Amino acid sequence: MFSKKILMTLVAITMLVVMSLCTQYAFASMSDEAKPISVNEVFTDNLLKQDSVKYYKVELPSSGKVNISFNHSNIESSGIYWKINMFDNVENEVLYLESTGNNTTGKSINAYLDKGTHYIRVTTKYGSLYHSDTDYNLTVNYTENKGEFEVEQNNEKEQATVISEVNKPIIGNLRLESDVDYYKFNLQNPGKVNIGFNHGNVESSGEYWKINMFDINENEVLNFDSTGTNTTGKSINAYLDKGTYYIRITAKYSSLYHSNADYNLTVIYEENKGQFEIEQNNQKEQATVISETNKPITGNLRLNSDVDYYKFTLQSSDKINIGFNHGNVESSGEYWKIALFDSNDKELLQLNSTGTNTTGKSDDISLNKGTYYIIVTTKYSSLYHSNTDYKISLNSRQIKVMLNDKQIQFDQHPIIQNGRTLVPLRAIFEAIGANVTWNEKLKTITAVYKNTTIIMKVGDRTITKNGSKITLDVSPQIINGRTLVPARAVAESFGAKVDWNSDIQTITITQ
Ligand SMILES: [Ca+2]
Ligand SMILES: [Ca+2]
Ligand SMILES: [Ca+2]
Ligand SMILES: [Ca+2]
Repeated sequence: MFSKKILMTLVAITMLVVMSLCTQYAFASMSDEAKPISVNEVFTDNLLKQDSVKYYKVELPSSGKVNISFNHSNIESSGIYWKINMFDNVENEVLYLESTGNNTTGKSINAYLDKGTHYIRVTTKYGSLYHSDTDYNLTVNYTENKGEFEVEQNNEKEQATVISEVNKPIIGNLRLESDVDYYKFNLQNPGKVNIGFNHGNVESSGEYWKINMFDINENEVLNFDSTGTNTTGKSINAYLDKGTYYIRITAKYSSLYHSNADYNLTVIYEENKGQFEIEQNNQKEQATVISETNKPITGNLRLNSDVDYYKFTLQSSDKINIGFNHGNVESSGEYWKIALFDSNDKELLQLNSTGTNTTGKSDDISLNKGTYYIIVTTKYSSLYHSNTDYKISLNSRQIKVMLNDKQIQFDQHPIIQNGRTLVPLRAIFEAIGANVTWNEKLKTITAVYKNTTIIMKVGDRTITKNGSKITLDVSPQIINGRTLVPARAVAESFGAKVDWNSDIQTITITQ
């Protein structure tokens, strides 16, 4: 005799088998009976009987945007006469559309699909209640995806739609409440990134979309929400390193607010050429390098837990200060704390910046040659936090020499004499790429670069360039044990272009 438990189990198994057979049968019959139809061509058919089921098969040659048009003559009734379902080849429903008797020109929402075989089924919705043998015109409208659309299924990270180009919008939608759209993109170089997210007006201030961005280790780097009425949204800036990142779009409260309206997603990117911080710089070892004095670096405290480390190295002692500017936060609370440390983590100075103090500057401090750190954090974390961009700069009054956008570091500061700037010879020649030799006995300097040979002598205003003599305004000389040479004369001798900007005490050499 069967025990009740065994009997129940058998019933359950039988039901499962029957259910699975039914689904398999339905899908098998759909794929067998389906009439092939072509995209963008009208196909006319009808449901002759109330239990008629029509199957169609359509081939998408490559991924693309798909929607269904379903037209018929007016039946003068608002009852639902037709139900149209579209499936992919593993039976996931991809589109659904109903047509009432008086809705003569119906159109589904868009689905952004991958290439391959898809099926369409047309039936009555309520069988005997509403049935019409009137002809209908069915069209599968298809637009090829040339990188401007999402590609479903992209519901998991592994299936993410690849954004192959930054600063170019990609269109998608949350077809169903449960739809999740993953995107993936790669930054070849560090840069500033924010997300643009636009959509049609949903006429409701509910939060319909939730957008999160992650790095490869699943650290969240950006997140923001888009309400129904916020048709052109933009996230804050994130200053990121090169690498792979993911964006995930979901309905924020799922059933509460959901819209299948198309959205327009753009990864807005600007390459970092030394003007931005590089996250993660939350620790000393990951510090963003300040390689140029008197030049602001833009960053922000994206989260109230964000910590930004900066690092700089002085080749010679210098008197510096730290500049810290930001947009007006309209509050006198202390939002930022900026502290300077030496390489032994000893704090040397601190500067606080309130929300309304848009241009701040630390006291001057004299520093020896060496490596230093600046740490920017929120002062009271949760109490005052702003993700507004700030600009931090390391200011020095020393003459700055730029070679092709890069500051040359000297172990002896450049000096001005008789209106001419003198710079340490080894540093400038090596930066230019010249080979330098020093003859101690003759006190001569020989520099060779490509086809040019220059010979100069300490204390002598005459130099020799490929055998010809040139007279300088100032002679090479020895200061603090370093040989200094006139910057313009030597750079120009090697064919470089030299500009002097006295306002910012900067020599720019373009080679
Ligand atoms: Ca989608
Ligand atoms: Ca999806
Ligand atoms: Ca930061
Ligand atoms: Ca940071």
